[in-house]
Amino acid sequence: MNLKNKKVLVIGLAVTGVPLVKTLCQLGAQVIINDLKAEIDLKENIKELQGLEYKSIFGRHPENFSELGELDLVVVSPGIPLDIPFILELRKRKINIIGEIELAYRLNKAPIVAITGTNGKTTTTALVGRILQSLDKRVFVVGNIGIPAISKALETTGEDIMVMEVSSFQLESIVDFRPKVAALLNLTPDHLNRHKTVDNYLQTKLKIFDKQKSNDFAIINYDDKKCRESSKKILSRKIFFSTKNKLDEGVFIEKNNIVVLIDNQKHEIIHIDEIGIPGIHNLENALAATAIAFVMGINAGIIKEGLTNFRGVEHRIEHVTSLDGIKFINDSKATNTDAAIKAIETIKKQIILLAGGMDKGSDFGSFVKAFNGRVKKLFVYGETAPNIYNTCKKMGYQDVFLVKDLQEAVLNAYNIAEEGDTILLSPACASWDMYRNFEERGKHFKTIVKSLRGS
Ligand code: UMA
Repeated sequence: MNLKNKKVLVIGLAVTGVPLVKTLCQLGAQVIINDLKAEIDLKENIKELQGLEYKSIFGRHPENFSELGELDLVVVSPGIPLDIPFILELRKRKINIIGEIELAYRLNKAPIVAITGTNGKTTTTALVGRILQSLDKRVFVVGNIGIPAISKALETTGEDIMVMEVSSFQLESIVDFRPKVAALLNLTPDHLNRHKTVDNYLQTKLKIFDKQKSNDFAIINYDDKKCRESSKKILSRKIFFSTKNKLDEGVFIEKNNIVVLIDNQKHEIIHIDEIGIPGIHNLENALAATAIAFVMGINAGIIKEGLTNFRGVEHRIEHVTSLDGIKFINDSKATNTDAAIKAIETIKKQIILLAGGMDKGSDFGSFVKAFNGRVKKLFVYGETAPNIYNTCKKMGYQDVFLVKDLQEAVLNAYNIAEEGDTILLSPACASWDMYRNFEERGKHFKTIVKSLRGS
């Protein structure tokens, strides 16, 4: 893709925007950066661009298009909604708009494994990365997991592999993106403030398969009705995985072992008790990772080694510490109710739960229902706190308390916790009302917990 002297507008200057600008400058493009935030609030990111030549418009999206001139291309960060007036106006003017992963795809030379779904995509991406690392190849683990694909795209060669976690936000703005292997792990309502309906959200996720051809692979959760039924139109070779059913072809459980049955050949991979990450949702992730690794040509022994030794990712049901016999678990990555339910179902002890955050228009009914005698107290904070609180009361769950913030939630939880309890941060909400991202929230939780030890 020749971008020399092309006029490219980059919208968003955060985790994605910084390497995006660097890459475009490296390719000789004339870059204009635009971000709603004021320059002062972007100073750390701007510092990273020292020495590069670019124009910028900060603090607003431009209304006057003459200040932009003739644009050749617009590249958006995932968090930019595609229905804001500025983007609609750019579209009206027939300006070419793509997302960062589309640009990364066009510049990248390595085969891509792309993983999406509502939950489990970070864990599965990291796990696939862990398994593939045993190959004599460079493996780049990128995407929504926190390392933008664009930051590695120019480094890749045909000999490498790119394993990419992709979100619905990122899939919204793809055009030619064609992964060699694409996986759809599951689908439950999320991000409805952006996608409006569950069907829109599903259709966006399905875009991951759009450009695949018959010699590519689609890895799909057979147990998820929406995923299974909507896979009919996919043109690539479908490999299903299931924790519940024996399949004619695919990856499933037989006599407590993960087995792969492909091309009439059966391969036993691992006894499920030997998998390093706990919980039924992680069994699904392990099956998906097995299917992906297998179609990438990895043998059973190496897959088993990866599944045994992988211990999970930071901020996802992460054991922080134990204090006075009370366990602290950081599940800040649970940014929707479904993910939080999975954490609650995984923990066997009595739980004191800390939840709340930015309002994505979620319904908390199924979340409260999942407490099922296991959540002895719930502390809620943030934008969604009143909604969660009212849902609890309406559903007859009385042990819910409104608190100011995460700090107050942890202190209250610790004060009432008894030996054997687990204090679980599993917010069921995005973090953006109080934090920059879920990582910052998880780190804050861990800092507060560590300070308890000091006191
Ligand atoms: N901005 C505007 N105009 C807008 C909205 C935002 O200018 O209308 C600006 C903001 O002021 C800010 C920048 O855009 O400066 C933020 O861009 P961004 O929201 O795309 O965030 P990044 O820091 O670039 O991080 C993004 C992903 N964030 C989102 O999708 C919201 C990160 O996923 C991802 O790790 C990173 O790219 C690297 O690929 C985070 C996430 O929460 C983890 N994702 C959601 C999820 O997993 O549920 C989808």
